[in-house]
Amino acid sequence: MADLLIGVPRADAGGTDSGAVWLIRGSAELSRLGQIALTALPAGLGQAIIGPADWDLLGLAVSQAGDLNGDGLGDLILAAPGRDVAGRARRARMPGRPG
Ligand SMILES: [Ca+2]
Ligand SMILES: [Ca+2]
Repeated sequence: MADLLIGVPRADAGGTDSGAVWLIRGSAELSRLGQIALTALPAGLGQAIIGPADWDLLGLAVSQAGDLNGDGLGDLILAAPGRDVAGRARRARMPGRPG
């Protein structure tokens, strides 16, 4: 079973619309669970990466990135279009939604 990467840009775990990305490890155990809430995922089957601040919108886009640092492990690219990196607070716009 393949692994899954799920972006949830409107998640509020780190603040209003901070966003989150779930990395789910495909496994026979996961297949046996059937329907399950992401927040109830048993330890070891996956993990969440939480946007750190309001309106970061982490997970609006997600992608595999190959092995960027050459350590033999696959890397990920996670978009957070509202993330403030220069001390300026701003609210990102969601595509297709009034902003
Ligand atoms: Ca929200
Ligand atoms: Ca790597």
